[in-house]
Amino acid sequence: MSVGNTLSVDEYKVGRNKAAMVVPVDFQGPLPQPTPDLETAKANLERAGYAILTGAVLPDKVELARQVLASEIAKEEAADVNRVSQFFVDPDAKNRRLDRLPDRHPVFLELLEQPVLLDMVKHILGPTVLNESYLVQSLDANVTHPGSGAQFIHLDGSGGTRHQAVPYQARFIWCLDAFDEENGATRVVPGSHQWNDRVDISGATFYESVPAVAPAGSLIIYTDMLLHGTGANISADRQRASINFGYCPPWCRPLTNFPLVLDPRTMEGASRTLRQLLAYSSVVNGFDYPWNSASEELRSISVPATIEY
Ligand SMILES: O=C(O)CCC(=O)C(=O)O
Ligand SMILES: [Fe+2]
Repeated sequence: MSVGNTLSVDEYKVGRNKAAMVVPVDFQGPLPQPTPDLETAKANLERAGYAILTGAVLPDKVELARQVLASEIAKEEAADVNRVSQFFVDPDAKNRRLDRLPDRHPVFLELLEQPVLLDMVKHILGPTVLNESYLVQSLDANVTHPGSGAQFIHLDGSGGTRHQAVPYQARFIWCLDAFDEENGATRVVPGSHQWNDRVDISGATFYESVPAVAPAGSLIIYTDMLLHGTGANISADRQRASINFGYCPPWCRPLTNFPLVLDPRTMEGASRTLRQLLAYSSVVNGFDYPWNSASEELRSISVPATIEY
């Protein structure tokens, strides 16, 4: 284990040089290791702010998902490389980010309703008012390439929420390749989920971090309270692919309005749970106004929002 950005510091495009302050890693206790045990993962999440769970989601579909990403990204690159290369955190535009995953292959819908994920979402976010369904907050793919710059260390929610007592997002990274420090493993600041009152993401503070070294097929679990970011890929010839996604309570606004973005035909055979998670439903608290302006197709897909999962 290396602490700090020891391998990749020269590759970092933002941060240390300009930062007025450097916060070293300061975490008591062993760093979370990959584990197949859900209770150990929950304990790691509690004490370190992240966990690495192995063998839990679609182990037989990792290779398939990886191949789908490769071919879909190649298609987008051929049509217009800007569609996949303009994520603002990679100045040299080497990273690839891919959107609309459910339209591209059913494996990504299957992923979203995996029981272990929904169990973890309930564990992290707690009950909702009137048992209304959680929502998928974001969903995309992130592929680092040799030479990809590092993403700045950040929070997935807001840097401006002071004294946030509980997470507003349960976040997951499904690793489709083995993650290591060279190929841009996600960097995490262990213990930072407890620093909410003093996190500074203005750029004036540089947070040292450790790589979340994780086997292919594993799931990195964290919340919007943990400082983290994609590592720089300083390998000669290895990519690092992941599916990055999160869930929020129904009162939070997802980053994507899936019913307006996805092809309605994608949802035709989808379960009630999936439709709820992707917001093909109204609300349960009395404000469930009819979707008069939606197409008949959209209205026919929509379902009540009360959780049955
Ligand atoms: O894929 C990763 O390593 C992390 C990406 C990330 O944190 C983000 O895009 O918000
Ligand atoms: Fe992030």
